Amino acid sequence: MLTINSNRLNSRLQAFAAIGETAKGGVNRQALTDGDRSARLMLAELAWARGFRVFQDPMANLFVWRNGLDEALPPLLIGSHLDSQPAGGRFDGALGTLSAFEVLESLEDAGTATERAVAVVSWTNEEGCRFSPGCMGSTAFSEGVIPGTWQEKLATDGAGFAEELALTLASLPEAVMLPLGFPVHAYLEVHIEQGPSLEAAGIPIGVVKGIQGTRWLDVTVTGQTAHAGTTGLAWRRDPLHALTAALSSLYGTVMPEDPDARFTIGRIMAEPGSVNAIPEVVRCTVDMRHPDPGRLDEIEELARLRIGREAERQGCSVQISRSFDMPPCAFSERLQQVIADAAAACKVESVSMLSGAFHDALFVNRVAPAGMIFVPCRDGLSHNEAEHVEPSDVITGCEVLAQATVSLLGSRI
Ligand code: HGY
Ligand code: MN
Ligand code: MN
Repeated sequence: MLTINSNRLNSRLQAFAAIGETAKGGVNRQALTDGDRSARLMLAELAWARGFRVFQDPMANLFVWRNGLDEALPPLLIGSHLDSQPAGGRFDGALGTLSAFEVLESLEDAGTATERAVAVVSWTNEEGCRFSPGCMGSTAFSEGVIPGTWQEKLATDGAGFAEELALTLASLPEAVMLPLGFPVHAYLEVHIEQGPSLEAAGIPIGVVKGIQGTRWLDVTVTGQTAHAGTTGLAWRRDPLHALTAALSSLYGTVMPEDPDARFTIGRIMAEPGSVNAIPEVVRCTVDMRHPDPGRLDEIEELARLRIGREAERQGCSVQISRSFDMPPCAFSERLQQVIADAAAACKVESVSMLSGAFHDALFVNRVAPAGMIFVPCRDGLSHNEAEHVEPSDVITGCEVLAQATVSLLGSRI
């Protein structure tokens, strides 16, 4: 068994939680911001201090590399992401990245030579909340190209993607550049469940069998701005009246009629946004999730139908585009067994489960066997500043990662 240093891991989590810390004890370290760049720099400096090599690729995916005896062999990748939601928690992403770094340090402490390299990865923009879509870094890595359409993307705060990416790459000049995408032996990611089932079952480890599908829409409804006091109903072309009527009927249908469906409006804006003027344009985002891609199609079709119908009723026009489409995935059976065996070797109970949240592992799974290890979070709460993981669960997750890493290093997949 590889021994990890639990105090070191918990102190690392605290140190990273201070980067972008919010008044409510959460984290706002959105992708490609100064906070993200500071966290990447801190990880690189910790790596250099241990004699590890530090690489980045054109998407600013960050790799901390511990050499193997045979550098011709594809590395084992372990990691997650360091970017956060605007009102995020201290563990979403950071737990997996820092648990992976702890495994690398523990291998170094033990003086364990490994046949192949083990590299920690921190993927760029997993969250997709500042720049959509999510999982930009792992998508580009798995496809070997940065989609041209991303270059002119603007952040929710107006910053340009190309500029912010260039700034991020330039913020680590000593990191050696790697091409986008390279052969990988296997990939493992520790992550909080971000849901209630592990905690409710009192089981410390989830062996993730797959990830449900995710689809995002950008909706724009355009009417006519006019005086709030003098414009009677018959003269109004009010896009917010149309959108709220459509959304209210969708909230009343999608999830109540299908317990596996998820339907979320995370962002809605009215322009010009004046208290006494009927809005001209209303924009909102739609996040749809389902394990069955056919049902995702049906939910999207229903949304388009109802928004279109209500907009027509109010004399408004509609534009709806997809900004993210992530079909469901199933993880490698072999890796699921490796993780279950690692949990057993650590003498902890584990359970097989589907992930409601998307993760970088979904994209890495397209180019290498990937697996995920879930740990419970309090009340299943995540994408919330109150996100919390018990220190004992932090340690258990890292111990299972360490054990799975060791067994993968000695195995053929
Ligand atoms: O939205 C998600 O599922 C991921 O947690 N970013
Ligand atoms: Mn995450
Ligand atoms: Mn997240």
